[in-house]
Amino acid sequence: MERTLSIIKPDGVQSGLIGEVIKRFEANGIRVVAMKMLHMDKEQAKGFYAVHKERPFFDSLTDFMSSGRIVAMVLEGDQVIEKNRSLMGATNYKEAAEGTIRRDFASDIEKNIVHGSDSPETAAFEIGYFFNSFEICEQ
Ligand code: IDP
Ligand code: MG
Repeated sequence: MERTLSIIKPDGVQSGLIGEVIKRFEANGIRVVAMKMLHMDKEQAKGFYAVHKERPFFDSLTDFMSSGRIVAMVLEGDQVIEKNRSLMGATNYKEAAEGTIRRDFASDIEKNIVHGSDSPETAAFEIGYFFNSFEICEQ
């Protein structure tokens, strides 16, 4: 059993896609075990994406991620890191497979609706960034 962090980014919340994204998780055997809505400030967004701080898109990405409300969730399931990444689709929506969240809804390489941890190590860091142990519901 594995856990991962999912975020519905500001463009996803703004477009009314909270229900649609969660529906896809549940339809694919992924359980939501923690969830909160928040609006990060710039510093919080920079801390979350610290791994990308040398990238040319870092400033724009952290502006975007602090521009509005997000929904952060802990997902649980068998191989959920990989499963969530495959439901999300490739970073660039133009390269994402048919039927993925990003292919269906994203409009921009940056504004791509969802975030998902990419490894057990990043999942542990990212879950801890938003949730303490009391906020994660054991099933
Ligand atoms: P991921 O979200 O698919 O894991 P990462 O490479 O970790 O993709 O990049 C983090 C986020 O940074 C992406 O989801 C996207 O919002 C943004 N991003 C990635 N590459 C670019 C780019 O080339 N231009 C602008 N934004 C980008
Ligand atoms: Mg990533």
